[in-house]
Amino acid sequence: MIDDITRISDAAPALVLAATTIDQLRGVESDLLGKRGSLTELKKGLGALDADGRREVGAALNVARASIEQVIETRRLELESVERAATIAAERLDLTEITTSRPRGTTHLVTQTWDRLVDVFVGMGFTVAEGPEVETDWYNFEALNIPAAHPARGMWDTLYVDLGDPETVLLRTHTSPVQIRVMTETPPPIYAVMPGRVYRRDTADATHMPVFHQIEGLVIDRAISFADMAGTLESFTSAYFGGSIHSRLRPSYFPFTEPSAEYDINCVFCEGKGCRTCSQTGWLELGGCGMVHPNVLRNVGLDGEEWTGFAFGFGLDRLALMRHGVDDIREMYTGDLRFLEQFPS
Ligand code: FA5
Repeated sequence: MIDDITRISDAAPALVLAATTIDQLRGVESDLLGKRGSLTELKKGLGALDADGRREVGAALNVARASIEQVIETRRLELESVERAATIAAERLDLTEITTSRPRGTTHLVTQTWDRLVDVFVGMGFTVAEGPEVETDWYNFEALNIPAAHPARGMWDTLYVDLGDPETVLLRTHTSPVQIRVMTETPPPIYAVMPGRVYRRDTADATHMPVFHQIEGLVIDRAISFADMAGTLESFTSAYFGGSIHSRLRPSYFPFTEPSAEYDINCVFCEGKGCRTCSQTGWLELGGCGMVHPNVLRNVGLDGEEWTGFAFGFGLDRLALMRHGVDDIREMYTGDLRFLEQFPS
């Protein structure tokens, strides 16, 4: 019997190695160690031996079984790792195939400008708010100190929506109504910018569109002065246009700010020397600004003795034109890929 055990034990490693799958290995294991396996069959002969013979053969059987189990376990680990590698290779996705077959789009120049402006102002500590494009007369005009029949309403050619009483619902003519929404919803101090789309009955030309974009800014805090506004706008100008472009403020009029100013920057085309685009002045007008009017503070329930602030509203499309040296705003809205592809995001 000892010879039989040795023979089975010596032959086992070759049988185990010949198994190339986990299933085959299970078969070999069953042939050697299973209920009807060759080693198990030998064990059944133990009963016919005397006590010494049983001890000797029993010990040899245990040694053989342990060594065969060891060989099987080592092979199982090998086969499992081979099978895992095969599964990973079979399930691998080639992602490069998907991207190379289609041209990639980019975000529109206006969207890029919107994102960049928001980034600059967020970097300066401002939060971002948005409001509805369909507004009521109260938010767009009344609360901004522009009562009905006030001549200042003529500053904005308004598109009215056929809802409610005549001329009470409109497409907002500027982003300033979002100032009112922010002031009524958030207690000061407020440092917010409000980008958005606006509508006017303007005829399209090189600097005007009937649908365009603005970015509004609002600061309300204690002891805010005109100098804070001038400093903030100059910091913004350098951050957005780079160090060679500066801003200036010119006296102006808006019903919702007092005093009011126009915000100009050095002409980016001639850097202030004077050219056709800036009508030889060296300056380009980008928006309005001023100290928030006491009547506006009163309309939103803020105490003008405690709180002061400033607001500004810039033409977002015009900022895009200036930054990229585009001389006609209509180019941005024709959807011509030859134009749009010049501004990859
Ligand atoms: C306003 O709309 C004021 N709400 C701005 C403001 C806000 C003043 C807060 C004070 C305090 P204005 O109508 O000037 O102002 O428009 C602001 C800017 O929008 C203009 O300087 C210009 O850059 C841009 N803009 C005006 N009309 C058009 C248009 N039709 N197409 C493209 N951009 C325009």
